[in-house]
Amino acid sequence: MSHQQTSEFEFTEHPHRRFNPLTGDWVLVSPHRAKRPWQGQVESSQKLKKFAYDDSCFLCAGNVRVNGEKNPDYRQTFVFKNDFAALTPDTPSFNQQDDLFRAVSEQGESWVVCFSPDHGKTLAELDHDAILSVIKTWQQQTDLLGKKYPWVQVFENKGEVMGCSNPHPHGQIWAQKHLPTQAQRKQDNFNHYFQRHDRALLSDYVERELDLQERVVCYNEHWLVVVPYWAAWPFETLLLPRFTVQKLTELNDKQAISLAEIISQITVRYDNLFQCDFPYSMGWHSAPFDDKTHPEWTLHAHFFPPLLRSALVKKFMVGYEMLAEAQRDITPEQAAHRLRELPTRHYNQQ
Ligand code: H2U
Repeated sequence: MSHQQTSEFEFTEHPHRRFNPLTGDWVLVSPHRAKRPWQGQVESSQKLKKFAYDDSCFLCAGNVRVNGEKNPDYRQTFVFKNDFAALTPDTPSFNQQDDLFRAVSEQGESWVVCFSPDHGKTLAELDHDAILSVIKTWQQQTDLLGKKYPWVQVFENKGEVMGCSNPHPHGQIWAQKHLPTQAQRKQDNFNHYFQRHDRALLSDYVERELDLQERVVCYNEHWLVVVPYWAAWPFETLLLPRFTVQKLTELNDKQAISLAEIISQITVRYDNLFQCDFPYSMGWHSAPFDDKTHPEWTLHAHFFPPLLRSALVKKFMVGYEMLAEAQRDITPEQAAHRLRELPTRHYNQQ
C-alpha cells in the first residue's frame, strides 16, 4: 500500500521520528526509501590474508612499541598505558566560568587493552574463553580506575573505516574526573525516569523488548541484544542484562561466561552480515563510580557499526544529520530481522 492510498499511519511506510530516551535525541526514520528490494549482493572488500603475528605491529607480543618499550610475551590479554594518552592524571586545575568561553581542565588516564596475542583474530573469531579473558580484563581495569575516577569508558574502535590505527584486536579504556557528555545525558534521563516510575529505564525496556520480540537479535539466560527502537546507525545494537546490575565490575562468573557467549553471537552475526571484518565502535556504560548507589542505572553496551549495504557501502552521518538530526531508511525492526536470520557460525569457518 503506498502512502497516497491510505491515511492510516504505518511504521513500515511513513516517515516518522523516534525518540531516544537515553540521550533525548530524535531520529528520523524514512522506511519508504528502503523499499528497493534487497539483492543480497556482497561486494566483498579486499580480503587480506590474516596472520597471527606481524613483526611490524606495535601491539603484538614481544614487539617494541613507539615509545621504545617492549611488550611482554603475553598469552591472553595485555594492558598498557596509552603512549599518546588523551587524558593525563596530573593536569593542573583550571575552571573558566564564562558564558561564551567556558572551560575546565580535565584529569584522567588512557589505557590500551590488547584482546589476545593473535594479530588476526577479532572478538568474532576468538573462542569464548578468550572473550572471557577480555571481559575479566575490562572488569579488573574498570575496578582499578573506578577507585580513582567517576567515569570509566571501556570501548573498542574497530576497523580502518572507524579510524582505528592498528588491526591488532584491541580496545581502550579512558577514565576521567567529569562525566562526559553522553554519560551526563544518560544520568539525567535515567534519574528522571526513576523519579517517575521507581524503576530503571533499561530494566523496563528489556522487558518490553522481550515481550514484543520485534527488535531482538539474540538472547541467552542473562543477556539480550536488540536493535534499539531509536537506533540511528543501520545495524546499531544494544546489549542489555536480563538481571539487575549497574556496573561491569559487578558481574559474577556465570554472568561473565554468558556475556562471552552473547558477545560472540553478535560479533559473528555482524561479520556474517556482509562477510567482512565488520567495523564498529562499541563500548560499555557502567554507572558512575561515585559514592552513590545507582538504582536508576543499568549496565549496557552499545555497538555502533557504520556499514549500510555491503562491506564497502557505509552510512554517512552528514548533511541533514549534521544539521538537523540522525536519519535512517531501513527500520530497526528490519535490521533486527536481518541480523537474527544470520548464521551464528563465522563465515570463515563455514
Ligand atoms: P586506536 O587505533 O583504536 O586508536 O588504538 C590504538 C591506540 O594505541 C592509540 O590510541 C596507542 C595509540 O595511541 N598506541 C600506543 O600507545 N603505543 C604504540 O606503540 C602504538 C599505539
